[in-house]
Amino acid sequence: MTVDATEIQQGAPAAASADLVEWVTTVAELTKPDAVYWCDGSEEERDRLRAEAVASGQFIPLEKRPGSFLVRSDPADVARVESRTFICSEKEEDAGPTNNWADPAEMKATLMPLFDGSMRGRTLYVIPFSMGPLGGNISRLGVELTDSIYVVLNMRIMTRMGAEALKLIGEGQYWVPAVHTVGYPLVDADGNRRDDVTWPCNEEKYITHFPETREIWSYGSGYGGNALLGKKCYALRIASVLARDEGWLAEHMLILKITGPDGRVYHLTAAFPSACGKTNLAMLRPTIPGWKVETVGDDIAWMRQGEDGRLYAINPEAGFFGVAPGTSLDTNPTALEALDHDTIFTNVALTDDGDVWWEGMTKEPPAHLIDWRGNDWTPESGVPSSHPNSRFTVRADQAASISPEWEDPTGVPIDVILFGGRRASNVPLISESYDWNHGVFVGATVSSEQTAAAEGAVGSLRRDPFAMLPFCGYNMADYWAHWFRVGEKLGDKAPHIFQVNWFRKDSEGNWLWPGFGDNARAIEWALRRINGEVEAVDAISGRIPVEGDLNTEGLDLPEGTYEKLFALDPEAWSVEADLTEEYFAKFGDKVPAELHTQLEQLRARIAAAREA
Ligand code: OXD
Ligand code: MN
Repeated sequence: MTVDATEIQQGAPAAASADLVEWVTTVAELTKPDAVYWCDGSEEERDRLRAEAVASGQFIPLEKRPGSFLVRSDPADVARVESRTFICSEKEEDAGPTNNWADPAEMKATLMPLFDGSMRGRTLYVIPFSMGPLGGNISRLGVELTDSIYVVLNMRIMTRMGAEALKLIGEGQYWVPAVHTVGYPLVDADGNRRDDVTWPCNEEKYITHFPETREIWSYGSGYGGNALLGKKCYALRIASVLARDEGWLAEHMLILKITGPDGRVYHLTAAFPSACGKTNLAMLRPTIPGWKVETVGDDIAWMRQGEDGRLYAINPEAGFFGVAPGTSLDTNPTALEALDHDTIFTNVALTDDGDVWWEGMTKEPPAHLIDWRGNDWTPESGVPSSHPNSRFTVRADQAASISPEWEDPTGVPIDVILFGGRRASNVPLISESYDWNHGVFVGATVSSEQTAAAEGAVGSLRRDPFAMLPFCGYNMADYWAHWFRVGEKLGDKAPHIFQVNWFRKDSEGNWLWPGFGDNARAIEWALRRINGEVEAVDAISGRIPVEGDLNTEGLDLPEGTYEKLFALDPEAWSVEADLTEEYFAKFGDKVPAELHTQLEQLRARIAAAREA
């Protein structure tokens, strides 16, 4: 029996506004669930939904980790699907060449028949949520409708979800509507029922964004950013449009608080393409004495100019949806310790004693596991036991490194912005941009080796400007222009921009830099630069450290490592400059003139280096 409008109206909490109830009713009339349930975010509700998910077989309780569960997805639903992600702006040019565009009316015409009856036999959950601290002036509200308990329980960790958010919406605050269905109804139009599966989804997938009407419709996937619509869909794609129109920044950046040996406090944001160790950097334990790093955010930053003219950042999320493989006591002890309770694990392996394991967690793999597909696994199996994009979902404040400011609604003032990528060659460990506009050029030209967070050939090089390639909700060239405008407004209060690369290799393919906790050494240099404590050398990519200023004490690096880490070959850079020119050409005359100027200046530096 599908729920009717009267029942929905009667079942709505008193705090729900009339426009919200009306929208929920419209979506329920389309998707035809058996029931509508309004999430209040309480622990009692969480426990009840967990019990339901255990009873249905979707959640496997983990004895060793209280309140924690393992979930195995359908092997065909394991990552964000960029090829099925669409920006449905009225004009194609407003989506730009890096997005899949679809006409909004045509997309709605495609989607409506798919959503029609898509929740038959299921419950529609109404999830009111806040991105950012409740009521904060940088924060924004949303409501996700979904037919997946997995989504509800993940959204409960990843956002501030429930009655408080509903109240703010009821008071008339702006909110973004987001509709999600796994696209696996349990009853067909004739009333025939089928059994559920542990990971319902649909072969056909659409992750769609409507920038003008600021709504999100997602069909067919239950995984990560495809389904937890507060994250990439709202906090980046839709929020980047809001930010463009309202003069702020919605960025794919982690946020750190850093305290130096003299007690001075700094804040830094950093953009890295997916699965480049962002969560590890967000929980960095510095190997250099006297430095302390605390986490404000691990994936997304919303930034606005404050009254004092500086740029302030909040983390719009409330949890971490981190890549599990590679997380170990060596690489990220803070994350590992945070996962000891109330964590949802997706697509990792199960140990014989009811715990989880993934590649890299320990040096020696267990002798026997059940792999992420549910099959027996031994070290001889020849395939990874966990999917490379397997994840943990955990509340941010379960990490011991969380900074008290992470819930400050006004955010933290940003001193430094880092742009990083995974580059085996060419890009030095760290270089400082000559000024904001050069920094925007660096951000716009970032490229990285492809990882497993998205479909595509792992290892191949792809341009990922500002690490926003899959996440910018409008034309990337307009986005660059927006960054130049923000820089103008910030003037001399603007953060300093640096480019980093932890992944450079020597000619034999060995990593040159130890990474992880030692990345604090590069950051230390950046902070000493902004304090004017050290000189730098003008180079092709920007200003690089004078040898000896980068603190390598105790690292025991082989002779010649500094030269290799900072080698800037004019010939290789000339090739990069040509590729950049070709890349910009894709955006036609939308490319801001300042980027062409920056490219000329890069070429001039290359020419000067050739002559030197
Ligand atoms: C993520 C991503 O999941 O960037 O954070 O893909
Ligand atoms: Mn990310």
